[in-house]
Amino acid sequence: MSSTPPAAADARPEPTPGTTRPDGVGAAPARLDDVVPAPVHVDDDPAGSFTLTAGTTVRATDEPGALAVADQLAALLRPATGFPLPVTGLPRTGTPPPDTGASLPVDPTTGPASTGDIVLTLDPDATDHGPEGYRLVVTADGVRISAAASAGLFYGVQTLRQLLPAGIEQPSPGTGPWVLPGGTVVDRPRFAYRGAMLDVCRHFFTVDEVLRVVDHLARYKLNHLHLHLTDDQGWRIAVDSWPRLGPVGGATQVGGGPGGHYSRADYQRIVAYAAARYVTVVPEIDLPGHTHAALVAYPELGRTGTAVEAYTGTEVGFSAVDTASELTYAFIGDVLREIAELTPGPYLHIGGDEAFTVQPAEYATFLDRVQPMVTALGRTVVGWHQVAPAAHEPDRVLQWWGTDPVDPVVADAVRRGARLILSPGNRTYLDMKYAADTPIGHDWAGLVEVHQAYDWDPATHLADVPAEAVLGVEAPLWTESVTTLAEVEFMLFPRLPALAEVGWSPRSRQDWAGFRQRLAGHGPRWTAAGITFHPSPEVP
Ligand code: TNX
Repeated sequence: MSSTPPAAADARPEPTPGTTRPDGVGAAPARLDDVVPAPVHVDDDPAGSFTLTAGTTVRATDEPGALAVADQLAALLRPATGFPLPVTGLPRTGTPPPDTGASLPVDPTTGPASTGDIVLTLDPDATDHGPEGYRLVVTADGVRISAAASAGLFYGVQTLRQLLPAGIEQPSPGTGPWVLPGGTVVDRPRFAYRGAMLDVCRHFFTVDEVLRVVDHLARYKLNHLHLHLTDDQGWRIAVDSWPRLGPVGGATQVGGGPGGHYSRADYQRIVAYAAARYVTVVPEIDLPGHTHAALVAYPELGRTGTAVEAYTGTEVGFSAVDTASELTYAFIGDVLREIAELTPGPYLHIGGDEAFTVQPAEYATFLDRVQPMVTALGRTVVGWHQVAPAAHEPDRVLQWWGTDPVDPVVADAVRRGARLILSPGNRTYLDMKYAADTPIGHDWAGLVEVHQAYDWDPATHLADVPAEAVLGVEAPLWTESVTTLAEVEFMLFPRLPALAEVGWSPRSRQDWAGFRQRLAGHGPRWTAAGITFHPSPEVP
């Protein structure tokens, strides 16, 4: 393990403030076809390109969600363009029905946009594209994004961002011109769940670092951030009813560094920042194994009850809470209740992986107690696929992380009602090395270069599991060897965009030859944005 960032971080050229890059890459016009993940439908109109100017206004349906997205768009575009880009509410057309006083939605084709504007229109009746879909039209007169819900407007904005030259990602003014190619994009996601996981236990990451990871997810239209909050090496979330968990359980990490934990306010800041970017936080309290840090704080939760030293190594599977003790269930009840209080999203992840010291009968009894506790809190239980044999709970979700796509136990759980998040280790595990010489990472699931991460189909991946049972995909980043934000980004890019396309784009729009070309155009964007990435030899 190395504590210095991988070579790519050092090799990254610093963007020159106040200029576009000397090679002109920053100002090169983007193409409608270069969007990642690939949209459902794209229609070029070479005559219709639009240029942002100092006079451009961002207008949005006068509704809080739409206006918030408009503000985010303006905030995105201001640094590089230097334009003021004022945001204004769009007066609604039509006469409110006299009995309700409700206003009518603006018709995106006839609404009162003036020439030269970017217009975001919320039309609750335009449900053709689903709750996350959008339609984006660029003409010489302006840009219109319309959607049934503000999430769709947000995704339309992420597409718009990619249609501008790479220099738009610079933190300070470039020279432009800021041209968007003309045409129409109609888009909606293939899977409802598109996520990534960050292990903040093996190495701790600050709130600001987590927020930056949220930005990376949102940029590629991923909508769930799974936070692996508890493990042997550190307990990372404050729990008022068990106050030693954070300060004592969180006081170290792999390699013996100081670790850390999130206060309730820190965690709420992450949740709120993510929500504003249409990212749902999925908190994981890993049980009954991976609990050594909890036992450091409260030895009475363990089977021997005796004090234990903090663990800073990388072995897995040795720890467990005492599944025969009522104190354990009181503890879990308190922790899950407090986490649920802080988490607006529907999911509570209870881990369940690698409890090698818990006998199968004991493990089953444990899950029979714990899964219903999650349901009683009004939340949907998620567990790593080791929980598959347990009884079904309403809406139960299994996260499958195997490498051999034949798993009869999981297929049986699906027949009993479980749904799946697919995280095949040999496709989605962001802690796997790209190549044998990758300076950090594991290889137990194989080497995962970009093509390997890209070229698989979640709908047909697991034997005897129908497509309807697949909620979506998630890319986990375990951090035994990942110590800094630059290293996190190095492992995410470019595999996160590959996974994003697997989760978002229709199968018919996915093709490796096209993807690697489109992806190549994103390198200059990451450079402009200061994002560290692996310069994959598979991508031109
Ligand atoms: C397995 S995947 C684990 C983690 C490790 C990871 C390393 C899973 C549910 N458990 O505890 O960090 O392998 O790749």
